[in-house]
Amino acid sequence: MKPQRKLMTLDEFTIQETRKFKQATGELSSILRDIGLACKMINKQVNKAGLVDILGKHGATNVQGEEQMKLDIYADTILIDVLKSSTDCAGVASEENDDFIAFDDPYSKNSKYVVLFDPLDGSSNIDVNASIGTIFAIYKRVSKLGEACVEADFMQSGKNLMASGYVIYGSSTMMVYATKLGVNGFTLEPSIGEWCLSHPNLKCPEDGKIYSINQGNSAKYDGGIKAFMDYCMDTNKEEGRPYSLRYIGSMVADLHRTLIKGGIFMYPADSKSPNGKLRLLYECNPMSFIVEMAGGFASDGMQRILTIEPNALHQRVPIFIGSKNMVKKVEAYIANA
Ligand code: AHM
Ligand code: MG
Repeated sequence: MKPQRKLMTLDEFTIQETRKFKQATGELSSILRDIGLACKMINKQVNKAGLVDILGKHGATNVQGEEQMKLDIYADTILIDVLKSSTDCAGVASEENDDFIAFDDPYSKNSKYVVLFDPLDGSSNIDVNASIGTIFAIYKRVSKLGEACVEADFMQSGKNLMASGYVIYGSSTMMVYATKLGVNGFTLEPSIGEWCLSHPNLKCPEDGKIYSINQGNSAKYDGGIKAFMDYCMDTNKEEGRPYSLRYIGSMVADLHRTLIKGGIFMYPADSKSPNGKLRLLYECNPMSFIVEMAGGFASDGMQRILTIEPNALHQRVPIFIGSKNMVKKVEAYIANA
């Protein structure tokens, strides 16, 4: 009897996508496979995070006398190692490192792509067992093939993204991956160790009833943002009820909910942080690409995040992202303040 198989793995899915393009070489799929492998390894360590009292605290020495690595450093090291061994990645830049890393071997120098990542975003949530994530962005390099990659390869505006995604280490582990063809979610099936298509063709609802912001900072926000927050809390608006406030403090978790249920996630500038907190290249661009490819919108309050020309690897920008109509509304409040 032929086994009935309904599962489609990430590899199978990307191969099917590649077949839609005559010129496609499969290099992008191969990078994605490498990122998927690294994230499975990170997932294994994240799952053990609650056992630190038994296995030894990160940064301390365990019973075998080995130093325990902090999880965000572990995640960074694994991603760099795996992508370095890949034949399709010319170099990486990470939120954890001051500078980019150009891989200095003949295969890498002939690779078309560079990868940027935040290896473990929201890592302060590890202590309370809340969801955290890995965010990644893939660009085609602008420098010459055959030579080591250069800073300009990483300093591209988000509209040049070839693909981006995140992995959420939550009640299940999921990878959400976007290309210009669309956004798809894959859940890790632990028994076979494969990412399996579980959320095909994700769409961010145009409207939402949830706002997500660190409201404790509101005394430091500009008038337009305060006015928008008042609107969210107003009981007399068209919907006849205030919106719900949901804020985990882990961008991947807050945005995953926003993508699926609709709503808006905001990390504005404030009087102490004139550019906000989140990084353009490692957090805002990849997330904006995913949300826009799913039909949502992302803005810094005045312009599309994806059109910002970066001026530094670790540049920070304010961000308003999620359901298109809600983001447009906050932009209008900011413009009219
Ligand atoms: P990190 O990259 O140091 O983990 O910081 C980013 C995180 C985001 O996941 C989250 O949205 C934000 O910081 C929360 O910041 P705050 O605690 O100021 O609200
Ligand atoms: Mg981060």
